[in-house]
Amino acid sequence: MGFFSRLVSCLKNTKKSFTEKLKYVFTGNDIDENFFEELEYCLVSADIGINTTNQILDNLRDEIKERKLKKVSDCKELLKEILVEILEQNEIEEFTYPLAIMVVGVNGVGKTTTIGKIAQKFAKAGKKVVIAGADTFRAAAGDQLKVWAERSKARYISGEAGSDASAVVYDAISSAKAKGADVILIDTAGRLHNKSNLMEELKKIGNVVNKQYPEAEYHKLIVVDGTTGQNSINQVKFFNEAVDLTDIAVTKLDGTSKAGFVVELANEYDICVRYIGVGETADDLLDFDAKDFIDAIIE
Ligand SMILES: Nc1nc2c(ncn2[C@@H]2O[C@H](COP(=O)(O)OP(=O)(O)O)[C@@H](O)[C@H]2O)c(=O)[nH]1
Ligand SMILES: [Mg+2]
Repeated sequence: MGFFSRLVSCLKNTKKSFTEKLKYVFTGNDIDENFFEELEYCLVSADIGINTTNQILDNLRDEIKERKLKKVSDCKELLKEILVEILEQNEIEEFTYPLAIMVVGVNGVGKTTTIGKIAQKFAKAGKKVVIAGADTFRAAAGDQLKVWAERSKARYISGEAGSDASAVVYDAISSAKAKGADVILIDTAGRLHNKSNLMEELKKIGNVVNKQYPEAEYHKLIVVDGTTGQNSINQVKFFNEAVDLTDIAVTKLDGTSKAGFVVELANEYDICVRYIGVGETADDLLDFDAKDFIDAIIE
């Protein structure tokens, strides 16, 4: 299956719910207040937050005036343009090497799986990868990560369960330097005894990377679960305050009808959406593309 058809098939539930609602919005004839009201309802119920929705409507009103549009049917492509523009606000910059990516997020969102998929992407591109199993909180986390590491022939560095996460990162950096690796991927715990412990741990890892590996481009990527819609926005807010995020991966978009929240994420934060997860296997991680994304959810 081609890239775009995979995206379409993965986002089919979001598309279905969007399309059903938009059908009524775009069946009217003249552009009137009723049209804007229906569109507002449609965008909000597609999990685009109210602030972002209002902004979209304001932009739409301005453009309609500017382009002297009269018919509702002229507005659909314009709406898509506006959504793409929002999604393209935070440009996805190409990686430079050496590269360190710390992956954060709450439990169960798909951090470990996403690291496995990213490792595979880099391996395919001929990069040498080290994976640091710095989720030392859960004993089983390491086994899962090790399997992913073996699949992409990445070097895997871990610590005992309960050991210091930043010490694992220290070791991984030493190993990466010794072997001339291109990329370090750092898996972290999604939960500790309490939230402030977790944030302290993530900051400590950041300090180790900055100190021991200043030559590396350092990314802090949050993984959010696409099925939780608006909840993800709060998670991004929380982690961003602690570690100053640079990238977002949205997982489990296969099956959700709530993918609209990605538009709000892009609008509310200066953090690029870099990847989307569309399934559980190694190939199921796509590079995010704003135009394809919108084309896949709005006919
Ligand atoms: N359908 C689907 N499942 C996913 C995706 N990413 C992760 N998962 C599943 O989500 C579950 C939790 O993933 P895991 O990586 O262990 O989450 P972590 O606790 O954040 O490390 C696993 O069963 C994964 O297979 C995705 O993009 N799509
Ligand atoms: Mg994990």
